[in-house]
Amino acid sequence: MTTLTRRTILKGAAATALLPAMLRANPGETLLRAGAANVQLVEAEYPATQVWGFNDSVPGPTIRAPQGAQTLLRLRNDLDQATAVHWHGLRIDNAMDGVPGMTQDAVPRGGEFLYDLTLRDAGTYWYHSHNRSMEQVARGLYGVMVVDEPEAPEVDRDLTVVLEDWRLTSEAQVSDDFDNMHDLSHAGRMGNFIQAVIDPAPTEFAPNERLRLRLINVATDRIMPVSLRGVEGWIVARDGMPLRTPEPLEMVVLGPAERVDLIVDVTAETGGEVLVVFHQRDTGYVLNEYPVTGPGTESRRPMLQPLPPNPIANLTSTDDARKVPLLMQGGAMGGLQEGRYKGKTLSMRELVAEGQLWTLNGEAGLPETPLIEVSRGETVVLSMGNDTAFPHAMHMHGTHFQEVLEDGTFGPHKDTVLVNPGEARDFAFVADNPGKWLIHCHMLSHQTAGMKTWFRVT
Ligand SMILES: [Cu+2]
Repeated sequence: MTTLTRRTILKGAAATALLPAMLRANPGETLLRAGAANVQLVEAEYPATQVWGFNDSVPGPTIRAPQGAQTLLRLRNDLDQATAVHWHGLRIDNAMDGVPGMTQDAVPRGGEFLYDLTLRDAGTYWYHSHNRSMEQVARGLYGVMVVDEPEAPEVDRDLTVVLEDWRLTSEAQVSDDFDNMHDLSHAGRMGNFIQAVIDPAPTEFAPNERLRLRLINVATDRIMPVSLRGVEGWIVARDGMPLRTPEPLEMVVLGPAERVDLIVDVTAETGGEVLVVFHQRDTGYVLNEYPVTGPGTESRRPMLQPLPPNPIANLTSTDDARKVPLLMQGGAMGGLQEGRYKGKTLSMRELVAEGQLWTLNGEAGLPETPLIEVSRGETVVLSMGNDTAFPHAMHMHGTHFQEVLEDGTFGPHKDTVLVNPGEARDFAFVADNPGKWLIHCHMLSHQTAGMKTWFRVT
């Protein structure tokens, strides 16, 4: 087989190069057109699935740019409902964060919005609708964003692996039960069709090929435990941010919106297989399988170096930090009696009538006043406590936080963390980005049903 160099792959995967001429925006801009499209999601014996996608595809086009670049992305909305795009994990100007009602107006049908992003950090990010996101993401409004390091590690292929969870009807159409109270009050909307979309799509691998795999969980609610067979390697980044010390790769458990970058070598021999396996309870489901063919190279390459760090501060102390509790309550089996919503205290029955089932610090829905107001440069510790019966994938906009570990050290930079029932964990960050930023559960059913708040940096 042909050995692809990194350069060839970059060229082949450049999103703009794949766009038909009609989708070109102004010079220097990339157009993202949100609209309905039909795609063959499941086997050919089923009809095509009507999805909502960017540029008629799901996932949308991969946006790829070098670190430090300015990128202009023009959203055009051809959907029947308003939309907006959030650039998940990117540390960008607040006005470009894509949150309707907070950083911009939702873009109505026929409308446009120009996102002007300066890409400070290299790594694996993604973009998705942030308006009616539970429905819009479930219908397919997301895509991958890759920001390339100036000196990326040498690999044979650089592949994105998008983990999707679709809830489809027997006619292979997206089930439209978005107001399903059981989903909203429990673990969220679980699909019945899980797949890993790998791009560029491989047909086979060769022995000792070195791969960079960028895994992204785009599911609205499902936690994805995934393992790989036929390869060995390391986790080199989480949520886009390089790990100071790569971790040996075993099982990867990704909450909604979490990412990992892996660098792995194909250790299966000719005649063997490379598998992507999804795990549920004691069963592994093979999502993808590829034959290992050809002579490949004779031996594995040496252990790799960590990725170059991104220009984000590493915390060393929280002595002068503001400590802010963030208590998660509510949901089924949660025992919540009442909560505030739109400035009023409501009983659980009244909250349910409003479709509000989850609270942060006793408040459901987006409060009028921020969780905190902080000055630029201040260090904040979010003390997260999960007093519910379900895990939550807590996501912060605007910057990344680091877990404050028991020995006083700090975990990797993350923008989304899974917090399990009963856990109490501290996450610290330096408020370095002015504006209004959301904190919410990225299980979009929970976010829809109340689990969100915000803070302001001045
Ligand atoms: Cu949640």
